[in-house]
Parts: sequence; C-alpha cells; structure tokens
Amino acid sequence: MSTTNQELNNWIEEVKELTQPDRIHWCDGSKEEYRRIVQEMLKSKQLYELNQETHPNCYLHRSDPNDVARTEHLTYVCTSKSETAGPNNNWMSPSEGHEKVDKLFAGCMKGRTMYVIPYCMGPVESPYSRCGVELTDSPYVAINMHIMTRMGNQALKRIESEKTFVKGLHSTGDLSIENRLIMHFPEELSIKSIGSGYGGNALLGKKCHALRIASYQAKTEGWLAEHMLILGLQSPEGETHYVAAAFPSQCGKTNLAMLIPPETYKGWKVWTVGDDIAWMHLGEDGRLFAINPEAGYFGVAPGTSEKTNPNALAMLQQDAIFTNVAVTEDNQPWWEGLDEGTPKTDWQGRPFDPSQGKAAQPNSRFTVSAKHCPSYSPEAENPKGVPISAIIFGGRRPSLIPLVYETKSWEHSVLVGASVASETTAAATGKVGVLRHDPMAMKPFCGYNFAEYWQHWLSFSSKSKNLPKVFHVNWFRQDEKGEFMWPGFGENIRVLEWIIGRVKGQAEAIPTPIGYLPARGAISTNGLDVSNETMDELCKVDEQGWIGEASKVRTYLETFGTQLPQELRDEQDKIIKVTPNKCPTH
Ligand code: OXD
Ligand code: MN
Repeated sequence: MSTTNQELNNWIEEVKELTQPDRIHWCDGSKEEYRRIVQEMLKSKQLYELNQETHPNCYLHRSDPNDVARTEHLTYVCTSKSETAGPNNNWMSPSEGHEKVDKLFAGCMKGRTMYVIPYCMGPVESPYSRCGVELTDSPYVAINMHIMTRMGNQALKRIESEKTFVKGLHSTGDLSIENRLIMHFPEELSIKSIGSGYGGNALLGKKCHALRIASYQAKTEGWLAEHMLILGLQSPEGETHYVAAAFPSQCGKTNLAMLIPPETYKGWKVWTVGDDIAWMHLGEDGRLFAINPEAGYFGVAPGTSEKTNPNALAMLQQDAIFTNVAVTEDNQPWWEGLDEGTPKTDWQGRPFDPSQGKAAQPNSRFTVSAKHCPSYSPEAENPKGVPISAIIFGGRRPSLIPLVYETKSWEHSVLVGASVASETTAAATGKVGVLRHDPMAMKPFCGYNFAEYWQHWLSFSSKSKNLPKVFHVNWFRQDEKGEFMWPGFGENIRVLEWIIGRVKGQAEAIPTPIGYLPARGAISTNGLDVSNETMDELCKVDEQGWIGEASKVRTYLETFGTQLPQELRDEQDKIIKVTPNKCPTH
C-alpha cells in the first residue's frame, strides 16, 4: 500500500532508513486485520487467550515488569525556547531532542515489522477531529490503536484530503528505562517515543497527541484540549445536560462517566460520551461544544466492580484486551476489587502468592471499544460535539476540600482549576499517595507553559457570555479514622443533580469566599447512610485550613514568575482578604 500524500511517503522512507524494519505493514483498520495480528501475537506469546466461553475475543498481554505506567521523568516537550515548555515540563531543544532519540531509534526495528497506522482522533466527519500517523514496531500498539481510535483507510482518506497529520514514531526499543524517551515536538507536530510499550507512552494518539500536542495547537487556534470525561445527565423529565470533568489519573473518571444511578434516582440516566479526554470549541452561540477524540477506553482494572462500575464490567465481557491483570483457575481475568473469582496466576504469570504483592498490577488496564459500553451516548458520534453546561474539577483530597462548590466567576474558575492538587496514583511511576499540584489534572499532559495555558483559559471570558458554570468536587474526604465520608460511585449523582440544579438556577447555595456551597438539604441524602453532621462537615469551609491552602497554592503559582496571569493573583487575594470570619457554617 502507499498514499498520495507525499509528505507521508517521504517520512516513512526516512524512518525506514533510520530504524531498518524487516517489513512494513500498512494498517487498513479492518476486523480481519485485527484478527490476523491477534493470531500472530498468540503464536509469539505476546498475547494469551482468556476463557473464550465467558470472555469471547478477550486476550491478556503481560508487559515487561519495568514498563507498567507512564514515566513522567522521561517525557519531554522540545520547543525552540524553554519558556514555551514552561517549568511544568521537562525541556530539551528540538535539535538535542532529535539527536538523543534518533540514536536510540537507529536500527531498532531490525527483524521487526513496522506498522503504519493512520488514525483520526474524533469522529471522522467532525471538523474538530485531527489525524495522525503512528509508525510502530509493536503489534500490541497496533491492536490497541484499532480499539482506541478510528484508524486505517478511513483516517488515511481524511489525511489525503486534509493534507495535515501529526507524525508519531514509536518503538519498544529494548524496553529498558535507560533507553526510554517520550519526546514531543509541538512546533513540528511530531512525537518520538522509544523504550516503552505502556499505553500512555506508546498509544501515541492518546496522551501524546490528544493532550500534549493538541493542547499546544488548541492554544494557537483558540480551543481547549483537556484531560476530562464527558457525560450526559438525563433527568426523569427527559432533559439531558452535558458535563465535562477533569480529575487526575485513577481518580474515577471512568466510573463517573459510566455511573448507574441508585434505586432512589429512578428515571435518571447517565450517558457516556468520553472517559478521559475532551476537545472543546466555542459554538456560534458562545457555548462550549465537546467531542471525545477517542473511540475506546483504556481503563484501570483494579477497583472496577459491580458496585463501582457495573457498565464497565458489562463491556469487558467480550472483545477486550487486558494488560497485566491476574487470571483465575478457569482462565478468566481477575483483579483486586472484583467480587467473584480468586486469582491463580498473578500479573507476571507466576502462581499467585500474596506475600509477593497484588495479583493484578495496580495500574493494570483494559482496552475496549466505546461502543461496548451499555451507557455509550449516540451523541459521542455527533460531529458537532455536545454542549457543555458544567465543568468540574477535582482531585483526591483526604481533608479540607468540600464535597462540592461552585466558582464565583470565570476568572475564579481558572484559579480553582489551577489550584487542583491530588494524591499521586499508580498511573505514573513513583511514590503513590503524595499530594502534588495537578492544575486542571493536566500536570503530566499540558504540552506548553502552564502560565500561558491559564492565560488561554482566561481569554475565553472575553470571547463568550455563555460559558459553562464551573465546580470543584472531592469524593475522597476521610474522617479521623481514615474512612471515606462520602459513599461515592453511583451516589455521586446526588452531587451532579445539585450541579445541574445550579446551572438551571434552581438549587440552593450559600455564598462563601471560596465559592457557592450547597445549602443544608440541597443535596439529597434520601436513602443514604450519611448523617446531617457528616454532610455539614463535607460542605463547610474551614477558614484556617483555607488560608494555609491558599498560601501553598500561591507558592506554587509564583513558581511561574512574571508570566503568571495577574488575574489569578487578584482572585486569590479576594479569597484571602475576606476569609477570616466570613465563612458561614451551616
Ligand atoms: C490514563 C492516565 O491512562 O491518565 O488515562 O494515565
Ligand atoms: Mn487519563
């Protein structure tokens, strides 16, 4: 196969010369091709068949144990000026970046097949979608890209007519950390990633393209590329409001996007548009419209259960790829948190021995087509996207941060987004449970300087009078015994109901210096085992605590120096000046 796009042909020739693959396989995106690659991987033991009676077309992949998460310290943004990348990114000059990484790519595909994967992020017909081509020597990447993107002929056709695409070069290299680099060249619209087969490092359409490169493009072109789920909340009256929510990795985006309302919420329904990434553009009426650039879910397996996410369990019964989960006696996939089954073999293929750690790797994953999700919204295929009524920020915060509050203005919203902090999780290598600043949940994913990114967010208030309302939530508050105070999961619909109530001007709130908090009783606890005292605690403002929080946030924001937008300082000053004695409790 070849293409009429000369730039693509030339680039493939260059890469061929550099990496020296034995064969080149142009992916057409057909089911037949997917099946063929799976068969080859089964033969070479890069995939294992799971129980085909309980889980038809489900397979297991086991990664190198040193390659199970994103490696942020080896991820770079290579721009001509270091200020463009900002203090939030590791930086290298493009010439140094290319030189370093090309040395690793030299001859790395000898004996291997290079897959050419044209892909489209977003519905192929959408004006907001963007294409890319990934060249990779990993068949695991090829089959995952089949699920996660619209790829093959349909994408190539669009590339040929549009004549632009992001160039992504990937090789698993020797899988060693010493020879691993994940490099982004936003000014050239290109990515070079070597030494890892892990999703976030290797499925280049996802974090590398749809967030790091796209956020840079979005800034230049006036839109937003965000680490956000998109859901539609349908009320018993049949009205649907769309919400976009940014939480750091492993903080429950997939669970919230697929929420099933509890018994007491008869007639309510959550529609899933996306679980990880939102691209948002201003519509003619000034509303923000969002598309999900992905076509599948690369979700965290541990903790996914009948209680936390029944829709996810249902969609994982067929056609899914599992990575680094454990296996039961009868060869079904297993992970911690599942109610049924016991692990026989751990994620590394050893007989399970609890003294050696968890059965499933804490960042073990599933890859599955979005179309298998019972709550998948038909609107996810709408080329125009869905209108966003509310944006939610949140993180894992055991103390201080209330269950929910609404911001006071767009400028305040940007400050609240910029102030997001969360405990680290197993999605990236490093210690878990450490509180770190993660503005807009984009710390690992913003492809340029956060100071400019906040300025970009601020600029929307002068472009539209019809922007979504903005909220902050925290599902993770703990009491003095370390127990979660809010039940979370399906019960989070109670908070969504209040949020949409605010959008409609109906739900009651109390103004405080940090924003609008739910009035007592405004969030329904009907049928819930949560006392009024706990609700009061979850919805109060601890003045001293907030002064301390504000000072930590200020210290962080000031690391961006003179580039920090003054509006963020002003917004914070407003809170600090009025906080003592002005925070009503219920
Ligand atoms: C992800 C992540 O895989 O955020 O979505 O790490
Ligand atoms: Mn994510």
